[in-house]
Amino acid sequence: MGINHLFELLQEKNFDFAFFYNLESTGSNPNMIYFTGYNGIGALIVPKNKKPILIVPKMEYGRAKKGKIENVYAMDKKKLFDSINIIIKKSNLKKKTICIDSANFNLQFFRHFRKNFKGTRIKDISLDCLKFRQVKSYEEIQTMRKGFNQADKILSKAVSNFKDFKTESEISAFLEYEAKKQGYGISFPAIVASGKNASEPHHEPSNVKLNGGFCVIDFGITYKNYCTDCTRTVYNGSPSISDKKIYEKLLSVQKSCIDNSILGGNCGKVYESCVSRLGKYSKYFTHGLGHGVGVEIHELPNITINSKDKLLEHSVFTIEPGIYLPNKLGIRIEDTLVMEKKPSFLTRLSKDLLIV
Ligand SMILES: [Mn+2]
Repeated sequence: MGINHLFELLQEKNFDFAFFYNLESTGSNPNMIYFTGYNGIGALIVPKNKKPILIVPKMEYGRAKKGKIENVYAMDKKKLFDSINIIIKKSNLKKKTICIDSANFNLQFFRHFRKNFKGTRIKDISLDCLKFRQVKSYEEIQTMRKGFNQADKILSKAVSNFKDFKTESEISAFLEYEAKKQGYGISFPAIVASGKNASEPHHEPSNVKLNGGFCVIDFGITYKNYCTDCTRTVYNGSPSISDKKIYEKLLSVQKSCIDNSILGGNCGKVYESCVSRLGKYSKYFTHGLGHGVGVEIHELPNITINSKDKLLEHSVFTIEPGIYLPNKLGIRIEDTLVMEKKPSFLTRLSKDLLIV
């Protein structure tokens, strides 16, 4: 698991080493986090037949040493490539073919890279890396279960305190504050969308009075570098019979999509089954049905129209159908599941319509 996939690939294809980097102090490189357990500035070199090397600024040495990589070097030169070149020479690494991850490689950096590795063949392994990360190890699933437990508790606390909140932004701030207070990050800014605002799936919470009607709350934390993702829709006020009906409709569709998510199944087919179950509401369902979750909030598989991705054993994915009636209402119900013999729930909050 993990970095061993990468060694296999390098050996099988006879590539000399794989190269990853992150230079943004506020950003991160998901593959570097995945392979090293270290989230920060630095470069990672994974040679075909030698131990991986992590090069970090002096100030990050202590933090980097706590990760999974034994060979950590503190940069002794001001320029990253000066240090990299010294280490490559010292380690006797060939550089005939170098693998890079184009999804986390910017053009400016690529120009420096090219200058430093003239005459080298470059192979993009970004898709390979996404595929490695799609199938989780036992340890990753254990970590994710803990993360989802914590996130469930926070979301449930926000829902039970709903009456104390006056605005959408107050609820999103509460969710994020609780996550921070407990030492977690957030996997994306919490979405709270009340009344007609919920008809935009990615509404940005505002500090105006909460609207009555459906209120969509989409929230996730990061726990030990792994994301969580869950959406619940509550009702603020007293729902009409047609409100209840539309909610029940979406809930039954969501449950049937989970039943249709079978081991080895085709993701495009699961999406299609959702659209056909939604019937007349399908034109009000404007996004993908689900996505993989891991170090990144959106990873493989893609559960969208025409997706050829498969629901592999030990993949973690969301099922999140929604109905969005323009300028009127929005409802989304999202669970995250791990594929065992059948899908097993990571999110455990009740999905019965909660009237707050
Ligand atoms: Mn999601």
